[in-house]
Amino acid sequence: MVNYTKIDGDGNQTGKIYEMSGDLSDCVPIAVNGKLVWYVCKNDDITFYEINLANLTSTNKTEVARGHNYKVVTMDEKGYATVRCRTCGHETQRETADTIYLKLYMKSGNNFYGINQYTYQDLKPGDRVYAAVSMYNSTSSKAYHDKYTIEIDDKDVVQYCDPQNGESYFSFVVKKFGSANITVRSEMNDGLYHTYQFIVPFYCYINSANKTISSFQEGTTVSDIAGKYTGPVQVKDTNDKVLDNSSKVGTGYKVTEQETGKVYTTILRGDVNGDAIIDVLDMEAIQKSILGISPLTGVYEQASDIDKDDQISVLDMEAIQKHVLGIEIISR
Ligand SMILES: [Ca+2]
Ligand SMILES: [Ca+2]
Ligand SMILES: [Zn+2]
Repeated sequence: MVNYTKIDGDGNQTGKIYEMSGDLSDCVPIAVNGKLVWYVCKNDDITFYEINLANLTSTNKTEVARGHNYKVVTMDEKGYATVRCRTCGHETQRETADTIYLKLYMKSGNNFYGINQYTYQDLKPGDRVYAAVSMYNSTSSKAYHDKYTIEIDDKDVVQYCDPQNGESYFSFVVKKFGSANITVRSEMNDGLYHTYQFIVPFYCYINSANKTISSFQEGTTVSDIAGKYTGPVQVKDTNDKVLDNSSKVGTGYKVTEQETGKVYTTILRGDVNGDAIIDVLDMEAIQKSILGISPLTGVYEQASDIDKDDQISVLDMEAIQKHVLGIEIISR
């Protein structure tokens, strides 16, 4: 509660004592535009108070949440820091978070279970990984909810998604195999961050009975496939051209195990014309097959059944369209 009254030039009270709810601070009140104004800082909030000098019963109070935009200048080993406002330079000492941690979860039904790169080796394109950030002071165990940024060094592998359907978790969507570092960083303290190495292992299914290689993703290279064999392999495209290690593998390519001479044929679901790219040409190839103009057979027929319902239909064309638009990546 603040009490105030009018005094004359000699410091004598000349009127009644008024009161208003609020606080005083070190800030000396000043007269501006016929109003007496001061502010009080508490935590990150600033409250401005004003009294109308022409009518002392008329007061006003304005709260500005997070009035200061603090940045850690120095911090001791217990997380006690000197912080300085980026905007006004105001400095104060306070405990801050000294630990930040990105936690990842998979969802099974309605249950979330925590994962990390050591316990979970089966991430695949199309998977959604839920995430939460925890920040706390390791001495006091007090939790902090400061702002943070998220950096991903390879957005081809994993992409950030805002929380969906009112969920409190944000998420990452796996786009392709590979490795990406996800870093969460406190906005208040550049030096406070956690980097999570996000590994999506390369996967393909080698069927030694049918001599096919399938369940790999668009963008898979000759060296990715070769890495699954113990001995040397040679890979040829649909024109019988021998490919180098960095070439991409599509449907209908021949992988020859050089020691045994066994030949495997590749199936990239969605790549119906065998050019190693999933695009509108593949939709057209499916359409022509549905219309009976140019029926798909063998591995090309297998590559066209995106939804795995054992028939080639307009649904498979739609699945390719979603893949092309990035709405839903064709996975295994
Ligand atoms: Ca294609
Ligand atoms: Ca189908
Ligand atoms: Zn400030």
